[in-house]
This record gives sequence, C-alpha cells and structure tokens, in this order.
Amino acid sequence: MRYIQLFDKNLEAGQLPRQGVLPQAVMDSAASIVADVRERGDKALREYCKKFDGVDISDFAVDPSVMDDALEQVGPAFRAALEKAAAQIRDFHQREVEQSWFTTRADGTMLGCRVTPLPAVGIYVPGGRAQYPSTVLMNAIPAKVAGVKRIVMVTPPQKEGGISPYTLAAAKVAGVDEIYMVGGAQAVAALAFGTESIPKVAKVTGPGNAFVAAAKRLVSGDVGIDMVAGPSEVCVLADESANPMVVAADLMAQAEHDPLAACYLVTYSESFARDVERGIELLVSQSPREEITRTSLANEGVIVLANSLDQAVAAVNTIAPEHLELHCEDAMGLLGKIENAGAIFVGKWSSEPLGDYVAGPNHTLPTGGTALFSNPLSVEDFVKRSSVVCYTPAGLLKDAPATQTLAQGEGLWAHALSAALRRRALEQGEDSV
Ligand code: HSO
Ligand code: ZN
Repeated sequence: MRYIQLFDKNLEAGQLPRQGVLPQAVMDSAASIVADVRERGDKALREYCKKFDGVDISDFAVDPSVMDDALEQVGPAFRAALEKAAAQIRDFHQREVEQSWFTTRADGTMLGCRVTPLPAVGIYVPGGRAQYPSTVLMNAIPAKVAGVKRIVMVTPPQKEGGISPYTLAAAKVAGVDEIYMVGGAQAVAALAFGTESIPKVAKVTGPGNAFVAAAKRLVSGDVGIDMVAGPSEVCVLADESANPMVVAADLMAQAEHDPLAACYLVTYSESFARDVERGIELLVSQSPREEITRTSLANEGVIVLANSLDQAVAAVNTIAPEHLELHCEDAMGLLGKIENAGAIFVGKWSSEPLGDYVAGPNHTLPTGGTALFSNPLSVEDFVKRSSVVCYTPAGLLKDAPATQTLAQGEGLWAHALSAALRRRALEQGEDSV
C-alpha cells in the first residue's frame, strides 16, 4: 500500500489514485452498441451475445419457473440466509417510503405532492468476476417496496451457460417478475429502448463493468438511471485500540472485489499501519482471490498518516468514501464530524460485509468521491413525485393579479389572459368560466 504522510497539510483529493473516469475507447464502443441495439433490436442483441458471451440465444426470456427450481438447488442454509437478509433489507427500506401529502390554504386552495411508483424498472446483475445475489436483493427489494409493478432482471449467461442458481434464488426471494439472459452495454440499451422481445422500462439500476457503466451514462435521459458506479471502496479510520488483523481483513474484503477496488486506511500511528500491512501479508496467501486482492492493494491501496484526530477526520471527508468504518475509541462520538461517506459503520463490531449482505441499508452506494453530493440507492429511486394544485375561486382571486403582473413582465400575453379570464368571470358574479 502507498503511504501519504500528511504532516501539517491536510489531504487533498488530487493525492488519491482514483480511477473514476471511463476511458474514451470504452465510451465509443458502448455508444456504437447502444445505437445498434436501438436501431436493430433483437437482431443486434443476438449478434452481441454471440460475439461477447460466445452463445447463440434465440429467446432471451427466461422461464420464471427456473427461479423456483433454483431456490431448491441452493440448499436450505443459503435460502434461509437470503430470506433473513431480504427481511432486514425490506424492513429498512420500508422506513424510506415517502407518503403523498396535501395541504389546504385558508382560501381553500389545495396544494400537494403525489408519490407514485415507476411502472417498470430494469435491474442489471453482473455475471462476470463474481456472482452477487446480494445485489439482486439490494435493487429489487426497494423497487418492490416502492410499489413498482414490473421488475425486470437482466444478466449475462455464465461461462458454462445459464444463470447462477444463487442469482435466480435471490431474484425469487426479492420478487423479480421477468428475467432476460443478456448482459453488457447491449442489455442496458435493450432495457432503455425496448426490443421485439424485451419491453422498455422507465429506469435502469444496478452495477456492471465499464461498458455497462458507459451504456448507462449514454441512455440516461432516455430512461432514468441510478448512478454510474465506479470501483468499490472502503476507508477505515483506525486508532491503536483497533485490532490490526481485523482491520487487515476488512481492507481485504474490499480489495478482493476487483483489481481496481480502492482501500484507504487513515490512522495516526505508523507502527499500527505497519501491523495492518503485516496482517494482510499473513492473510492474503490464504485467499482464493489472492491475485485480485494483491493487485488492488498494490495499485489502489493508500495509508494516510495523520497528525491528529481532526486531521484524520478531515482526510476522511476529503476521500468521501463509499464505505467508512470507524474503528476507534468513541467511534459514535466521531459520527457527527463525518460529512461525506456513502455508508458509515460505527465501532469495531460493525464491519462492511454485514452491510453488504444483511444489516438492511442498501449496499449500492456512491463511489469515486460522489458521496460528496449523492445518496445510497433507496425507495426514492423507484418513485416519482407529481405536484398537485387545486384552486378555489377565493384562491384564484387572490393569486390572479400577481400572475398577470409577472406574465406581463415576461411578455407572455396568453399567460396573463388565462388568469384574467377566470378573474373576470368571478368579478362579474359568474360561478363558472
Ligand atoms: N461491497 C460491494 C457489495 C457487495 N459485497 C456485494 C459483496 N457482495 C459494494 O458495496
Ligand atoms: Zn463487498
């Protein structure tokens, strides 16, 4: 891991080796795939499946009954864990549900906000380096809680063909309605524009590789997207009260996701940092994902050595990590000082993997420093709001003059007329316009 010793200067974002930008070559190739699928539909989809996944697919739709079979296949322990996770994720997200609201002014005019679910959403589930049934839960459950009627999952075929039973079992538990076996930028385009066999959706969510991220960026505006996610990150703020072996495991839990995953350790003790590195060295050779873990820690791993707790907290806020673990004495006391982090794990018993799977909050979080201004995936991503305005005659008489004045100021004659006609009718004693 690379050391950054802060001395008397605070950490600056430019010192971090972040790989947030999508390469132009990836954007270009995603753009041509998206345009092609938009134009030629299923025909283009089939060609890309053959080219990228090496399979001939005549029918992308997967019979939903395979979800029931998968639930049997994965065994009772995995099924029970899925159901426990699903229940806790559902419980957390139910608290996010936003109610429609209405208010009435003294003149009887009613104003409000109607919250309605999106009609259909598409969830992208990666099929490459790892299988993430937990991601199926984290995307489909908030959509379900929001009241989305049609939840569509797309995922590429595995190398050995078909879809992982773990992914299918999660889809069943989460309440996915339709599954299509297609992945990559082509799957995102199919969800965004629709093809002969894949009807379009209102919003596409879920993680994917750089091509999927690029395709989401390209279709954004034609459909909603949740976010353009970069590699996953963790930042551990630890003092000497932490166990270096445990901190090592937590850093490795992020590093093993992806060679580009980023791990940050922020501490004030160099000897503690060295102990953590020794801990990683002891553990990493036992990992079946040793290669990915080592590459990630070597290229993207950073240890920030601060002079004080305040400087360490400032460094965390500059990093604005996707996940933050507070492994220090009085971790709860520090919470109020954390401004930028996607998810905050407070105290030594709260590790990120608990949050990845079962705690309840969403594990789809802002990456690459975007925790500065954006949010975890939530029920809010699966609804939309409509403002409601219902005037009474008394309200109209009160607000029409200002409307006319503002319309005249903007030079918009018919705007003024629309208010004036109603006002005149009431002033002439009519009860209708
Ligand atoms: N840490 C990942 C989520 C995940 N971990 C899925 C395991 N499975 C990004 O938050
Ligand atoms: Zn994880």
